[in-house]
Amino acid sequence: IRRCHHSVGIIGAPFSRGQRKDGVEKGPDYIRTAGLTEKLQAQGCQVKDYGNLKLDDVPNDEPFRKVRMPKTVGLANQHLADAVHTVKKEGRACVVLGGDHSLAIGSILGHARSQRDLCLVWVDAHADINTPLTSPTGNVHGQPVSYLLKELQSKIPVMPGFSWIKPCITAKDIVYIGLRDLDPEEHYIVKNLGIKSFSMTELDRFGMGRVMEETCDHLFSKVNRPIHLSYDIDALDPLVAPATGTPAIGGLTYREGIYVAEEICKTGLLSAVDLVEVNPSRGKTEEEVRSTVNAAVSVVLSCFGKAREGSHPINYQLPEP
Ligand code: EXY
Ligand code: MN
Ligand code: MN
Ligand code: MN
Repeated sequence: IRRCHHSVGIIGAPFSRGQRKDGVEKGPDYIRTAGLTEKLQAQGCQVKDYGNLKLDDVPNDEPFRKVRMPKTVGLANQHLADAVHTVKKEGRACVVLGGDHSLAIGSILGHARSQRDLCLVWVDAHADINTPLTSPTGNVHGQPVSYLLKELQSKIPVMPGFSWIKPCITAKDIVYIGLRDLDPEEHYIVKNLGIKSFSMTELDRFGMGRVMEETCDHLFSKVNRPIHLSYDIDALDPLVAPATGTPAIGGLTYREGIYVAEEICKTGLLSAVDLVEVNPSRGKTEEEVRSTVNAAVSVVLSCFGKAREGSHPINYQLPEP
């Protein structure tokens, strides 16, 4: 047993234009105010906070077909990709605090610039794999995976703001955990491409212990590779994390949500984490906001060495009388 040795870089991405609800841009500051950096340091991590990105609206950003604010979403993700790339070049595990889940586009593309062989664990109530042409809402936070997948490239139209995006992952590199609210078109894509998916049904059948074993078997059957963990707080049950834009009943318990992070940490392969969709404005009470933000902080702490069994310094010695 040893103390965590992780070097962590934090990027705040106060961005909400991948969906329609105000407030999700406040996620990064709420998560920081809850003491993320101090708590990571207290468990032995080296932390550098890179601050918040400045992500502005692009003027005259007309919808492309149904897709809302394509130039603004595209540009924000370009900035984020650069920031993530910088954190990775400096040798740190990268934590992106969102913001809505459209940010996974830039986070994963920036990560892939330095880690070509990365794999993706997507923890979410939703698959976020609509193409711009299947999206029922036009919200990009329901589409990020479609832009990243090589297999879907021929289904993605040329869009303003998105021309810099080149898909960087294949279907076999992804595992979904916690799914329970998919559009029919998304379900078709997940099944048709054979993406490994542990919906709440599989979770009920196998339990989270086996789900995480099979997740690792699937991703590391040949070689170990860096993990990108994209963690949507709405994966957790709304009883635990109510302050989010698209809550879905019947989600992960707090314990299951933490267990995912603990197991990912234990692989020693975690290279980047997104913690997204915390929306303080969606809490009906202070307590709902607190519980959601605290859950987000706990997930990140568990990603970087916090263990419920406890821990102690490697060279600890009991006091002599
Ligand atoms: N599937 C719906 C859509 O595409 O608009 C809802 C997506 C919600 C996405 C949340 C962030 O995970
Ligand atoms: Mn560790
Ligand atoms: Mn999501
Ligand atoms: Mn979601």
